[in-house]
Amino acid sequence: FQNYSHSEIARDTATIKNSVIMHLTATFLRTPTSMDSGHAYLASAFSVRDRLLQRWNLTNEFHDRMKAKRVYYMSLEFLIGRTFDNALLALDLRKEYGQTLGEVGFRLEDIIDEERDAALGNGGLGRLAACYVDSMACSDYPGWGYGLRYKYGMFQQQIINGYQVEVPDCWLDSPNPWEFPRPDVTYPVKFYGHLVRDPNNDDRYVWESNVVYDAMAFDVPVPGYGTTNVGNIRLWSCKTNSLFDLNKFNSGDYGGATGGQVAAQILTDVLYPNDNTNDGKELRLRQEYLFCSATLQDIVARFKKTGRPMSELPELAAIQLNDTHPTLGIPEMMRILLDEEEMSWDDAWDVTTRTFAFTNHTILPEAMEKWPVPMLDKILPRHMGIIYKINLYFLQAVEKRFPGDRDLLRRISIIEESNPQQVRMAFLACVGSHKVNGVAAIHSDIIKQTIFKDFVRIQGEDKFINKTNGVSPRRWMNECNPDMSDLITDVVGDRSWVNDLAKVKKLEERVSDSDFRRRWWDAKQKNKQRLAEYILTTTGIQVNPNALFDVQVKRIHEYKRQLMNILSVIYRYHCLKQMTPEVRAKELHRVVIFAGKAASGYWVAKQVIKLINAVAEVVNADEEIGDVLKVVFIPDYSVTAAEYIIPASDISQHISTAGTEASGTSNMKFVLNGGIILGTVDGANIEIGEEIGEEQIFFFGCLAHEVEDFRHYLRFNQPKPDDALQTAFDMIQRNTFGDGAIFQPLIDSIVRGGDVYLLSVDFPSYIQAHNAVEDAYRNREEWITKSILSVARMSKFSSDRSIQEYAEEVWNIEPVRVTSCS
Ligand code: DL6
Repeated sequence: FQNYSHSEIARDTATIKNSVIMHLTATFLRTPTSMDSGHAYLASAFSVRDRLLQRWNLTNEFHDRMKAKRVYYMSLEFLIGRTFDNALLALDLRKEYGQTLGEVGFRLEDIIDEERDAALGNGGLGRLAACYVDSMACSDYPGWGYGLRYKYGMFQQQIINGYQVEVPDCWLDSPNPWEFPRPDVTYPVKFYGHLVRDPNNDDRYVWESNVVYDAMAFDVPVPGYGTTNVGNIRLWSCKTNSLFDLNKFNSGDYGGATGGQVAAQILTDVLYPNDNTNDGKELRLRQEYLFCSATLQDIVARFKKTGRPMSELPELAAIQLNDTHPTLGIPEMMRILLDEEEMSWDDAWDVTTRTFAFTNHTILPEAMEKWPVPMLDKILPRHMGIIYKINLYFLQAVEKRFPGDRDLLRRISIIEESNPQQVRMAFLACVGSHKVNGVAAIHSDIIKQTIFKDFVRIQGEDKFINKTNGVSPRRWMNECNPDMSDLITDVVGDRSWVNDLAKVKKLEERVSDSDFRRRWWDAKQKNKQRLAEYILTTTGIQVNPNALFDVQVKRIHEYKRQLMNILSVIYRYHCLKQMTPEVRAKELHRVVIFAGKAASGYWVAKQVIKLINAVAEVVNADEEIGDVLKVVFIPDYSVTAAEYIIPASDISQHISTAGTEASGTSNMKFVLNGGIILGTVDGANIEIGEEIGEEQIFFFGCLAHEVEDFRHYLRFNQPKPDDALQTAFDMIQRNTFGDGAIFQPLIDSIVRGGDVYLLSVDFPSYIQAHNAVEDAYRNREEWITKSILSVARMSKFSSDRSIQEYAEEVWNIEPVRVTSCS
């Protein structure tokens, strides 16, 4: 036990080589001579995983023994990306594995490239969850993520004839070294059925149902950097073996024999590829419940092992709801406490509300989750009853304080009086939580003035707080940008800044050091060269790394306004075409880079992708234009693609209509990698500007408080596109980029559809801001200064800071430094 519990791991290359070869031969039935790079990756990854496993066990035993309070981050999405390189850096074994692999004829970089992304998320919300469990691990907080193990992650995007085509992401086709199946951790999850009331207890029901699925755990270790602590993401998968119907099989009904298995398995088959939308499908509701039930049963079972009474659960467990998707956890917790633990309603409600807290990530009306009452009642009859009762007691308490205000009751009711009635999940999450937060200062203010306005009045200001998002410096600096990270390490004196980002402030001392400035510039150029190669491989387009790299990468959505960006590119193309060759040659060379996926049913977003590709095809083939302007759409945006793209940007665009982007997190990543932002006064752009100084950022566009007035005006008046925007429309309509009729609906959304996202309003200041960017970039010295100062002042946007704030203000948990278990 002593040896086993020892936290030190073997790091000599002989031992590492042995363990790689052991896995190669014993796990994968290969020999060193028949090893290809795929097997070299698998054998190395399994050998790293052994080392992580050692620490994983130690961490969890230690936390159990210390009876440490844990936080559980419930999220339907974890956009993890790759793990191998991250684990090597965390365990400080990169050099050793590089050497070992070198000895058997492989380059570490190529082996790292063999890994497929774990893409169990759509975008910012899922990636935030991954950064947060990383920060919990690195900051020694006892914290687990809970999610679903989708068989098919985020779809792969192909671009065919300029259009997005979705292809399933079969990421589990080859062995996944980064998960541990836990058949011993399996919970039954019921659906449908009927209720039998306990004759002796009005609050207690027996829920009888024949539809019972087994949710089985898979544990994904989350390596802590510079600490023994290893976090965990527990993902649930539907186990189907027991659902095989042997009788049907024996009678020749093969379809019937496996029907139950198919119905169960589909629950954890696919990640819904929605982003800021809620399409209210029955399968999604069942998926959410499977997740919530298994998670809550697991948390309660772990707590019960401590032998403490259920009333003390909030002392040992905090649960954070990542948006409304896991909100069924609240009635599920009530069901367990009432029906299984036989608590009174009031006690159960007290435990529940002290345990849960809720993060809202959007104010877009189309993203607000609502479930039709008849659907919820049919699938989860017990939960519907509990939700009715939560609502009844809540409304009764409000009625007492605000007698006679019927409109208030209608506005705040968890049940919306529509036809059919709907359960408003954001209100349920709010009522069942002790804290509600938004994800950037402006966003937290907006939710207090809009969807939760009445709740603030009823439940008090203190419940509604802000927790500005953050990103992990491990992945988004140290791992993806090795040259810049080495430079920072030189300045700081060691690599401790990776876990303590405040130390990057020291960069300011070197801002006038000419040698340092040159190395800073060179690091960016090297990243641009690397991206140019990536672009060539993925698109076949050759770009000049000395041009300005102008990047917009994120989910494609009308509110994010990729359309405005491509319209400005069209206008730029027009201007270049008007110039004489001599004048044009003096223009700043620019590569405009787009990437991002559109939700499969989001037609407008898909048309925007088509337009970008249509423009790219014409501009890139125009010999007159040459390298002065290139347009690139990089297909299949992913965490791994972001790790190539972000460190290489000069300018990145975060140009949502003010008030629509809750926070954004890629804005933080770009600035942390020495890129400059061109953005609207929205989301976390505002706080970034406050931290780094407004000289380091290019703001434009109308302000959030002006948006409603503009929208109101545009509902009744035709927008007036300025000359630049009109020129872009004209070029499209004159078929410059293929059949203009295809794109007419996009133009109509501005000129006839009320221009909801205010492109016509912001276009003039957007073009001006572009001009200001060009002027600044021409002055290389000024640009380098902006870049260095920006990074130096960005420490607020480490996810370690966000997690510390959650830990202190929401979860009430302390770091626990794991030491030997002996
Ligand atoms: O908080 C993470 C991330 C924010 O940075 C983005 O601004 C926001 O759009 C995103 N929200 C969602 C909400 N949607 N759903 N489903 O993804 O959260």
